[in-house]
Amino acid sequence: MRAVFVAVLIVHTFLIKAAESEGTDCQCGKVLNRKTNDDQSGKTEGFCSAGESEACTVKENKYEQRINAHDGMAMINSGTFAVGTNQPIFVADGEGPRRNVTLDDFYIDVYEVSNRDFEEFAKATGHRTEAEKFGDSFVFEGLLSEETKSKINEAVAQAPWWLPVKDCNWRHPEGPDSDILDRMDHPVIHVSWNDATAFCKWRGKRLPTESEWEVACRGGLVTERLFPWGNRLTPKNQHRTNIWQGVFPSNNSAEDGFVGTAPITEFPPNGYGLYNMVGNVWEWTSDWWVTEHSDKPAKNPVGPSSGTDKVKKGGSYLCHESYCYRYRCAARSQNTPDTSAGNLGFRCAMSI
Ligand SMILES: [Ca+2]
Ligand SMILES: [Ca+2]
Repeated sequence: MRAVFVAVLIVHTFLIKAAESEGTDCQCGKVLNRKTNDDQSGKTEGFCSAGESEACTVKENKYEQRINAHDGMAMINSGTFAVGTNQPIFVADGEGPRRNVTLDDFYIDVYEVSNRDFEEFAKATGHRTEAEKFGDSFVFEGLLSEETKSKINEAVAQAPWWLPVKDCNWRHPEGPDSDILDRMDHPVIHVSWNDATAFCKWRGKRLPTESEWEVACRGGLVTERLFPWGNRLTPKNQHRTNIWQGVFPSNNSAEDGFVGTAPITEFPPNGYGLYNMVGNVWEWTSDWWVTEHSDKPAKNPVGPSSGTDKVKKGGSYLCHESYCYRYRCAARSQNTPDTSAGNLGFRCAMSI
């Protein structure tokens, strides 16, 4: 296990150097992808790459019948909506082109899934997350205690802001000397796509498709806007989401009130009544990652049938315009389904 961990550190450091050479970026996308000796990314739903598939797959007989539990969800009425943009900020991410999608009615969670929600799931099913199985997860350096940082390999400590922290998981978001007791209403983090999929199944739900997520993000605004509420980041000088203020990555002035995650109920909702669609934590979607999109209209698109990375949307509390201007509805990023990090969570959706 130690050899694997060291290998992860070496690969991680290498990838960060590679990313640096490509210009400024938040390095919260594929750089964070979990690397294993047995790379089995690309497997389908329910697969657990930590080699404990029986334990990590939610047992069918433990699903609760909560199909009718629409509380905490908003219904998005069927219609034809525009997604993507013809003014991409990150062209290589596949933010464009702008295209029409026709969606059936669907429900989507009003809030990001919280630690309280996930604890309920873990208690009911015994689910162990992939971060718990692998024994580590990625954390932003500035959130770690000096003690935790001192235990991390020197070579990694020299790398920029992302550090793989041993024994870090959703219960211990900044490593063993941290807990979630005072943040049960914060979004759960350090959950992989596989973990998120298992949770949604247990709730009788599923992850949203990328198109559903983006339509939900846009909040019913008729014309294309950057953010769920409009084009101005801080209308009337009020913060509308939890991102990074100050100078990234050295100084987080937290003018929005939060250095790390915020409670899922913070900040005003968008036109559909949805909170923190952008900012706070990135959110997994069900689509495989691809950067080429047809501009032809599509009906209930679900993305490609296979791939290596899953699409995540919305940006996080670590995003700043200078480094990761991805707290926009059209923005997107990617990770392998077994990856976890301290700024990556999810919400669920449901077909009618
Ligand atoms: Ca903040
Ligand atoms: Ca979010």
